[in-house]
Amino acid sequence: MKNILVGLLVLSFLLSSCGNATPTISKGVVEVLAPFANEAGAGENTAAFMSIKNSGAEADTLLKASCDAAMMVQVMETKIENDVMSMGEVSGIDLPAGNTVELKSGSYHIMLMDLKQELKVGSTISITLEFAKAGKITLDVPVKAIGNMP
Ligand SMILES: [Cu+2]
Repeated sequence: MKNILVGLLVLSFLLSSCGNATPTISKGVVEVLAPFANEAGAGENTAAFMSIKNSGAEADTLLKASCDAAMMVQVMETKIENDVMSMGEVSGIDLPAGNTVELKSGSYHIMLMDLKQELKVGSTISITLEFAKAGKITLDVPVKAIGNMP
């Protein structure tokens, strides 16, 4: 009985400290997790995927991306309407406060068009993301075998 009581006290302490999270500003609170790009040949198009975590107290927006390995880079979303899959450039990806947004197959992705070089499995490319509040974040993105189509 005593142990259960102690356990409950610890639990309630943990829960209350959780609710008193200190407020944070958006700058520096954006985290990019597990980025990768699909392998492709020079002149081809491919896509990069990742998860973007906004642990801040304010929403942020991914505005655009750039990559020296491609002639053109767009932030895109794949949609399926009437059984037809299409993708188009989006003006930004909303990153709600305290949420993680996944760039994944059949959804948001970074489109790398007209590659200047072959993207070989095991190599790394540099992609810079530009956020409305967090500013620019440059990532080393590993190239992987195609497993996730845009
Ligand atoms: Cu695309």
